Amino acid sequence: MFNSIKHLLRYNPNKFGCQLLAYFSAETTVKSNLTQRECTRGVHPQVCGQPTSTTHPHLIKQGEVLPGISLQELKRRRSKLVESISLTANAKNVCRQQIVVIPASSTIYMSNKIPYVFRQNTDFLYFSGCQEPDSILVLTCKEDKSSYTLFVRPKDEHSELWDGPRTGVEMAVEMFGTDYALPVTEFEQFLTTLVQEDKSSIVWYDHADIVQPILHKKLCQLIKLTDNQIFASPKILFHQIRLIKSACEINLMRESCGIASKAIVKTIQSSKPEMSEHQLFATVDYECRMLGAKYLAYPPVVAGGKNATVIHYISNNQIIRDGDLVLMDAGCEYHGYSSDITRTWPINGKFTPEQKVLYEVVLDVQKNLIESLKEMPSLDNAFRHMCLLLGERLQEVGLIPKNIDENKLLASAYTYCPHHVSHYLGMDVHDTEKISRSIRIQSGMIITIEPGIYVSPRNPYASSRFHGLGIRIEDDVLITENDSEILTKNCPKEVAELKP
Ligand SMILES: [Mn+2]
Repeated sequence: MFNSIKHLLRYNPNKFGCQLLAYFSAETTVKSNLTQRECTRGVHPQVCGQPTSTTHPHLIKQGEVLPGISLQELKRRRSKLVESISLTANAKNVCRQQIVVIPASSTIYMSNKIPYVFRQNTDFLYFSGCQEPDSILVLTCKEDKSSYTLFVRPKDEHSELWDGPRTGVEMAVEMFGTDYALPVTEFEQFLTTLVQEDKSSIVWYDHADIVQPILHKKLCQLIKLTDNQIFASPKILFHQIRLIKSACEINLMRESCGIASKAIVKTIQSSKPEMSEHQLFATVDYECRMLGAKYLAYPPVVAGGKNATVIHYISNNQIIRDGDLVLMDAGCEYHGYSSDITRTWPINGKFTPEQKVLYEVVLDVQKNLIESLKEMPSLDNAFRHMCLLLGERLQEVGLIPKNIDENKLLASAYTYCPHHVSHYLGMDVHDTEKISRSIRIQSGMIITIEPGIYVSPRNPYASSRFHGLGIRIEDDVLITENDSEILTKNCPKEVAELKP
């Protein structure tokens, strides 16, 4: 999937329903009483702002803060961050106070009082375990002392009646295991005091990517109190930690990839000519949710026929004709972890000779890349390798002229596949975006391998029989000590298997 769309935002019907009730209640007293009772009954008897092992034992085990993520795991992550901040500061020979500010997401509205589905800022969620909007995690380090303070929204009877319970300050330390918890209303005073005590403090805050606009304004004022008056961006440090997945993250990723694989198998099985792209979108969405995913991890590409040559095609509103291929790029989010799969299959179950030739080229290249991952120094290197392999295979089938030098071959292959072949995968679809794709591939990384061929009618090399064909095959791969594991192996990709 592509970098521009990471946050899947959805409409929440519950909120709208509640507002209708409130509007209705203004009309008569009798109805008003009913509304009161309905709303009270509607509130879940939980005391925290997110599921716990008491209220949601089917999701959260004892000792876990998030599904599959224990409090110990969160504390390990936080220790790594302390270590990383201290190392960076020491390397610069600085023994000033370090203050790291990690904001939670705020609710975003699609129209008056109608929110999009809330998705937590993944850097914040990774270190805090807290699902509530508008919270802030602050780490302070000086010399060998460090502490974490979580700022949360205070309890508020009126707001909680409408939006559900909040964890509140009293429960936060026990629930999230930070050293302190304070109401968000005290954040400004807290930080002002810290900075006034030590004006040489370094404030680590990513000011380029605004997550909470009000907090951002406050911080821009506060930074003026420090000696150097500039923020240090902590994102690369966060992402270095997030890049290597722990055992429990790998389990969640396996599950996310397994669900999306099953959902795509079912979608392929149910597909037939004259269905709309939208219906296949609905099928994969339904199957993922029925298997336990929260939602699709991104707006999927469901592209029939020549729509597949538009790499970011997400209109998904055309009829898929008999004889066409359909390209589906879809994955799900399972307890905060994303999968990302692409399959291309003939809607009527039978490849035409041209479709089969190109499909087998992509499949060969994709398998070869996965096989040779252990010899690959980096993702960028895998991309160059793909261009070479793709170029050679296309020469064999007559879609690129023979007897051209390597640079020309790479350039010609690039006209067929103008996108990168891999990205990191994890909580976000394009995970850890601050990590370069030129670094060494290491055990514990999860990456995608996704070569494709897209034949535009303007392609100077391909005969017109191939025009309008678009094929991509994408799997999610865990790098292990001496090998790799295809997490999406249960999603078939052989020609003989791709039959509705
Ligand atoms: Mn992808």
